[in-house]
Amino acid sequence: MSEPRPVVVTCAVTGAMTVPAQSKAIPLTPGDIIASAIEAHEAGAAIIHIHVRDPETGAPTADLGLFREVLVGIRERCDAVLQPTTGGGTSMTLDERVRVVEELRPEMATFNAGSFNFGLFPLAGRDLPFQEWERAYLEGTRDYVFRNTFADLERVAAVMTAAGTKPEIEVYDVGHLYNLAHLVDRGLVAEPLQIQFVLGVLGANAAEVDQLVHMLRTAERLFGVGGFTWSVAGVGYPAEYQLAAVSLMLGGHVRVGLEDNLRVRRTAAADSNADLVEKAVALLAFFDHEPATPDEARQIIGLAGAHSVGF
Ligand code: KMH
Ligand code: ZN
Repeated sequence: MSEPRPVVVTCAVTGAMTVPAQSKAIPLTPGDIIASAIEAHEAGAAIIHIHVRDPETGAPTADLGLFREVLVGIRERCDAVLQPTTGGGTSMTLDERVRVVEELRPEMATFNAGSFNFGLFPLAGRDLPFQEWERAYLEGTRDYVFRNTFADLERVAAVMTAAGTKPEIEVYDVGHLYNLAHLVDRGLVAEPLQIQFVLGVLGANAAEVDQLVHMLRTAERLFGVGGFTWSVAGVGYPAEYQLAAVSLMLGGHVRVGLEDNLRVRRTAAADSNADLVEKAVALLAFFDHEPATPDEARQIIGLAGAHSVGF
């Protein structure tokens, strides 16, 4: 478990949780997202997790042209594994969320394993220079359920299977693991699984060590010790790095990025995604680990390579 090993660092470069008023570092335009992804890769990220935003306002969007521009732009400049979201943003239909997989057939994409309240509204009360849409977006989550019903899960699984896209299963609470086991039992999601434990969203499980260990042990009971690969995305600071440290000790991989966390120290905002990746790589070094290359990540997770992508 603690032997030196290549660790897969994923960078979630922009997301749909944080809003532009919170940090000027959040890349909004395709060009900025591409540049930030390249810098994150050069800092040690093997996987880039991708959302796209309206270039004018920074609002989350599912626009296929923007996804294509970003995916092509990154792929032209580095061999990182590109992992677009099917989670999207709060106002998107499932059709809109899965189109990027249907049309662009990425190597990987996120697969959100259950429904839950996704509360960003406490942020709306902060004294920040919000655009009108930002405050409405945040406040709107007071009455928002991030919907992933069993019918939705069946649809996303079918879309990913048809596209040859490996799902990264986003698990926010322990019950989502039982949803996943149900899908595996029905042959709708193939093993070996890649699980991302996403902890710290208001409405799902907390970014606490004992919650992570409980969910990991539950996954091991369901899918076998060593029977799956896994990573941890702690939301916020210091959770992002505290849970990353636990993951490194227990055999997991790590996700960092401005999608989930805007601070590089308690007293310092991150200036870029690369800042956050550099800190993660330094943490790896404390445990004698090296960041995995994209091809090592493909081998660890079981990816077929980018030759079959549609972009
Ligand atoms: N923003 C994370 C809390 C997705 O994009 O599909 C969840 C996430 C899932 O990244
Ligand atoms: Zn995301």
